[in-house]
Amino acid sequence: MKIKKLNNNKVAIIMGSQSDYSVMKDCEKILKLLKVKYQTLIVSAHRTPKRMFQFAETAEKNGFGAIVAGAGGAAHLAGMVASLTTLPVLGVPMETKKIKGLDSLLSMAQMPKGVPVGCLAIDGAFNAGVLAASIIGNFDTKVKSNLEKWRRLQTQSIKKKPK
Ligand code: RP5
Repeated sequence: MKIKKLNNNKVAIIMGSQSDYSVMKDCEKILKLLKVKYQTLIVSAHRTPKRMFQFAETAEKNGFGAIVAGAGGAAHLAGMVASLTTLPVLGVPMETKKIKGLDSLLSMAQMPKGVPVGCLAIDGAFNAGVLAASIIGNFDTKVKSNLEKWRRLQTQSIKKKPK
């Protein structure tokens, strides 16, 4: 079997609704800081299914190396996108009013065998960005060194004693 060398260095940040954006901005924030290229789009699995198909089926060809998908409730976006591409899909379950995001979390974390979604914490968009950068850093040395530097600074910023 021929293994394709994947050096797509962009991250796609997708979300089911405009209402997810206030949380998903955290993902943009860290990717910006780590100088990772990204594109942000609203893609809903149930409201814009054709857009979702089109996005997922062309994501690799369009230079993406990782996909971060935020959705809430019956949060099928990450799983559906993962079913249409072999790119890594990181799911960010949104906190919801009625069940506090447990619905979103389980929808993403409990993907049946064979089509995985890497599920982050509820509203964990920032960490999804860090993880996406770490995936891209596997073949982009600049991103890798930015991530290493950022992690070093984070470690140094932790005081030994609480104030
Ligand atoms: C999901 O439904 C979205 O991802 C969002 O988290 C949730 C609510 O969407 P809106 O009704 O606010 O558009 O599809």
